[in-house]
Parts: sequence; C-alpha cells; structure tokens
Amino acid sequence: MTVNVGVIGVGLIGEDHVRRLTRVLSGGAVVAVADVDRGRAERVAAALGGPRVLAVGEDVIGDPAVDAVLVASWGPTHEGYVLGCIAAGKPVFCEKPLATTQGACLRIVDAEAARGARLVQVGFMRRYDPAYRALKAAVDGGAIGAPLLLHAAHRNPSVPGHYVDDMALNDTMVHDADVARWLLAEEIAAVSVLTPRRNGRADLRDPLLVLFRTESGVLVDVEVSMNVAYGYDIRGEVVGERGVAGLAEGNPVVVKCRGRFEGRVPADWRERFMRAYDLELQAWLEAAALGKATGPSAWDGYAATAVADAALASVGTGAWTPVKLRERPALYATGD
Ligand code: NAD
Ligand code: ISE
Repeated sequence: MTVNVGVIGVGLIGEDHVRRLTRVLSGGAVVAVADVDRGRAERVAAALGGPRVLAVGEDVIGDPAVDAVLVASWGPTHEGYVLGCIAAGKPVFCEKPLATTQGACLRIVDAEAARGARLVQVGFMRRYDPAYRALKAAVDGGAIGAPLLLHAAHRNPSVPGHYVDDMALNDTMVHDADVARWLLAEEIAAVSVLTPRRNGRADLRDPLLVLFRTESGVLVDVEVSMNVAYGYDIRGEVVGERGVAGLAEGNPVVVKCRGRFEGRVPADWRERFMRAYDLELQAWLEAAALGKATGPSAWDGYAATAVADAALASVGTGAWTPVKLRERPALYATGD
C-alpha cells in the first residue's frame, strides 16, 4: 500500500522530508503540500514530483486524498495542525517541538488519549540515529554499570535570522531533553540554566549550560551553542559506575598527512542525522499504512517541552526549577 502524504510547511526540513518521501523511502508518496509562503510551496512541488499545492494547512488535513500528514511548519503552529489531524483520524508526523508550551502539548495528549489509540509521532530523530542507538544499547547492556552522569553538547554552526533566545531551549534543547529521558529511561525532575559570557558573534543568549537532575539523581550537563562556526557538533557521553560509553566521532575516514590528521565536521543537522531522518520517516510510513503511530509519542513531546518550560523559568537566576508532569495516561505506558 502507498501512503498518500500531505505536508504542511516546506521550509528547510519540510523540503528535505518531501525529498526523502519522494526519492528515498518506500511506501509513501507526497500528494499535497501547503506553506504560508505559497511561492516556496510551488517551487518545492515543481522540483519534487509535483504534488498539488493547497492554500492552507487545514486544506491538507481535510483533503480526502491525503491519508497521513507531516507537519514541518514553525513550532507555534504545530498544535492546531496536530489537533486537526487527530480530529480527522489521520496519522501525523509532527516535527519537534510537538508544541512550544506544555499547555499546548497537553491539549494534544488529551485529544489523543480520548481517542484511545496513537496517531502522533514526534520528530525526535536522534532515537533512530545508529550512533545514539549503539550508545543506548551499551548503557542498557549494563557493562558500564548504573549511569551517574551524562555529558552532552549541542553545537550549531549558526542559526537562521528568525531564531530568538527562547528557541535555544524550546526548539533546540528539546532534543537533549528527549535523548536524556530515552537514554536513561526516566523522567527529568529539575532543570537549571547557567548563562556564561556571551558569544559576541551574534545577538543571542549564547551559549547556555543546561543542567538536568533525573528522578533517580543522575546529573546531565548540556552545552547548547548556536554559533560555534566550525560545524554541527553533537556529543554525548554516559559515565557509569565502572565505565563510560560515548558517541564516537562520526567520520568514516580520517586523513593523516604532513604530520596532521583531519576528519570532517558535519555542516548541519541534515548531514549529521541524514540516516536518522530516513529511518524515522520509514517507520512512520509503515505505521501510518496500518492507521497507527509508533516511536516518540505525544507524551514524549509533552515531557520534553515541560523540561524546556522549566529551563525558561530558570534563565536569569540559574535556580533549580522542578519539572512537574501530569500523570501518564495508559496509552503512553510503553515506549511504543
Ligand atoms: P523553516 O523556517 O525553514 O521552514 C518553516 C516553513 O513553514 C516555512 O517555509 C514557513 O513559510 C512555513 N510555515 C510557517 N507557518 C506555517 C503555517 N501556519 N502553515 C504552513 N506553512 C507554514 O524552518 P525549519 O528549519 O524547516 O523548521 C520547521 C520545523 O521543523 C520547526 O518546528 C523546527 O524545530 C523543526 N526542525 C526539526 C529538525 C530536526 O532535527 N528534527 C531540524 C530542523 C527543523
Ligand atoms: C533545528 O530545528 C533542529 O531540530 C536541529 O536538530 C537542532 O540541532 C537545531 O538546533 C534546531 O534549530
């Protein structure tokens, strides 16, 4: 069966997802797109298989030819589209963040839980990345003992012009919140945000040092940098009771020459996580063909945004701020 997909928002990642659905993955076809920038939607549609261009996102959700919807518009617009998909009974892949406030995420959780079956997959693609999967397998395998610390860095070479301070936490750091919850298999109980001297290369609160304390007392430190210039660099290392497990440098090849060695730093998230995006969307198509959803859930989207909300409350003072989650509905009792 071919899943006919409608895409809302065809900016950087929306266009890339249309490309992979059209040219890389199997079992899906993009039949409709919409973007508030209609010219952009027309260019993307013309370049990539010629799906129909519809006026607004709601038209994509309501289109009888669309079996499942991919939302890749700006974060604050996600809630309305995801709720629309749930109301229409259509599987939806929503790019992270699920929504930019925990109140909005809870409205989605409530709507899906009331339906009694999952329709939503959130774009936390790191869970599909082969290196992160190997790291999780190493931690779960028990060889390093119980985790005590997780060191992480999330370094962007630069960010787009519309990027504002809060996005470092509610758009970028949400990945690190999700990875910490997934790797350590527990919730984050409290957050503190420290603000060092600013990077003078941009007018942003940059970098940030974000600390999580998990329910069992594991401490997580995440450097969130928006303007490191040298490339896109994602790091993670779990310190256990008797060993450490960390993401290796991602290079398939290192060149040694003239007394130096050199490897490549990925240019951006598209390069670093290309395989992860392919795997997450292939899994989404396979579940959508059955009218279902698997992988990172609306609950995971809510939990990560709750961490971001607590982080935003800590900015300026660095005070440890509790993350208070609602009781988890039975629908989200298991990982999938
Ligand atoms: P972008 O600005 O390049 O693209 C967003 C597009 O959405 C634009 O073309 C804009 O015109 C369109 N848009 C905005 N509001 C709309 C609406 N109401 N209806 C239809 N179209 C609308 O941004 P981007 O980098 O592609 O990010 C889009 C989303 O994807 C964000 O939520 C972002 O956090 C997420 N994202 C995730 C990853 C990842 O690694 N998983 C990477 C990049 C972006
Ligand atoms: C972007 O939206 C992403 O999701 C990337 O994975 C992340 O690294 C980047 O900081 C965000 O802006």
